[in-house]
Amino acid sequence: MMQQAVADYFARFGVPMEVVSFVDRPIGHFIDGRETVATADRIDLVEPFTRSRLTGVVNGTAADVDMAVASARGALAGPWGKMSALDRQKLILRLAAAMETDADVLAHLEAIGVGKAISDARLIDVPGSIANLEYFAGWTSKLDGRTTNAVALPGESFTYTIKEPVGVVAAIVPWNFPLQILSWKLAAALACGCTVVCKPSELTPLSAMRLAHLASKVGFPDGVINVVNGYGHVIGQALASHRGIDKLSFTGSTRVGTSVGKTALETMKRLTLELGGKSPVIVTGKADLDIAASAILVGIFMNSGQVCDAGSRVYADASIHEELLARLRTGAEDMPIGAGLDPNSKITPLVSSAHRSSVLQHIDAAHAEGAVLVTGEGSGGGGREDGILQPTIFDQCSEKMGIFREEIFGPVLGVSRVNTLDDAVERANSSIYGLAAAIYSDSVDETIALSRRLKAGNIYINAHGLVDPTMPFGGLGASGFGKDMGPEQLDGFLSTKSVYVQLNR
Ligand code: TXE
Repeated sequence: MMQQAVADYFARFGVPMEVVSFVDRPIGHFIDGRETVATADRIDLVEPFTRSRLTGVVNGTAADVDMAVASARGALAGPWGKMSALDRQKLILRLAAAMETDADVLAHLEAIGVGKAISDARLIDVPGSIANLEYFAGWTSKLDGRTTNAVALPGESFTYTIKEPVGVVAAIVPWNFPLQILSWKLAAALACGCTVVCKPSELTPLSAMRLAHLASKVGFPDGVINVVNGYGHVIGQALASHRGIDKLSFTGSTRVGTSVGKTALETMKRLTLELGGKSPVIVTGKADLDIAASAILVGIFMNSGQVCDAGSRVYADASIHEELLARLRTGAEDMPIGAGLDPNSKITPLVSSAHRSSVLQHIDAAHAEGAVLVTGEGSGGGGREDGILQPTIFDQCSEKMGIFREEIFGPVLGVSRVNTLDDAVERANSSIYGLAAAIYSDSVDETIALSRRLKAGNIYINAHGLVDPTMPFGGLGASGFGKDMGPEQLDGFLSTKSVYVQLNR
């Protein structure tokens, strides 16, 4: 049962009954087309704004993973594996349409689970997830191999390739964009004819469970989409080591991702790792400071900074450094702070008390290492009464400090003045990460030249954090490898078979 503080919070913001009834019950797994009754052993889900108990989710075991993998394998050999590409395409589009109808419920589940601003969930998370399914549905019927005219074979031959689904996919997803990042993996996997066992973060299982119910309702065969809930070191580890899983697509921290990757390779799984980031932002002397300041603020404070490709390190040309800083301070101090369910909020609670403490430790370290506070949390602060952290900006940062080296994953921006673009590029590229980078300048030559020199998988010019299903997303170095979205993602879920026919007559 949810605690009274949560019920009052829901009542204050008029949460629809459909959301309340979906949430206020023991949350199980979704395996073989149905939700399993959660066993007595459950993990408490805490609502981030009230910091009170929301409900309980099943504390899954490796045996539950076995059941889900068996069901996914059965679906591959059964109706799903036999289904035509066009019928699969129709089903994926039906799921997208069902999510459209269910959009407000899904947005509430993200705001309640993550603590994020419901305005972001409505504008970004849910529409982005739907667009991804709609885009990849189109690829379902276009995954052809090719015939080749062999160039070096003796005698007569007929040679061709065919594309086949890689098999059963494990999708392990973090808590910051639970629905959208799940859709990044699910859409391409389904388009390629794979079946999926999803593992949401134990903090945010609600939207994945809702999606699984919707998929079953629109006619997905049992076992195509499964959700197994529980702790990462139990369920995630079981998936990474399971011999019945052919491909692992992981999104999460670099720390966990490297360990999961090693385990997956022991059973030779195909692998995609979307990991952490510490993305640099270069503002040249030719930048439009109105555009730069507003985009930088979005790039670090959207989702309260809990974004993998957040632009958290700003290198500002000396000629505009002071003026940019003034605009960033004003913009940060004007950002509406409040509950995730409040449609006016932009800065909302972090996902958990533990995560908030971790961000506060980074802020204390920045103070101790000599970064200069421009606005936001002082040192030794505990955040506001409601646990929300104010948008925080430090100046005079350097790579000797944690604030310019480590992923903080919170509303904390570091700024440094630079005298030359060469200096900016060298410092930007000095990170172990390589997920994204942003450039602000009105000179096309300058932006294109800089985009070539920066080491990152995603480059944003005069904007931050744009996402589109046609564009592959993924980084370099400690940010992992492989791509989500874009046609580039498809090969990760397909096996290409080469066939030679020797014509001897
Ligand atoms: O990650 P965790 P979180 C990154 C972001 C940040 C992290 C935050 O940069 O570093 O994700 O998400 C499961 N074996 N990205 O805290 O802890 C866990 O249950 C197997 C990058 O959730 O790594 C959860 O489901 N699984 C990204 C998932 O792994 C384990 C975009 C992630 O958990 C496990 C968004 C274990 N031992 C966030 N331990 C990008 N680059 O696209 C935990 N898990």
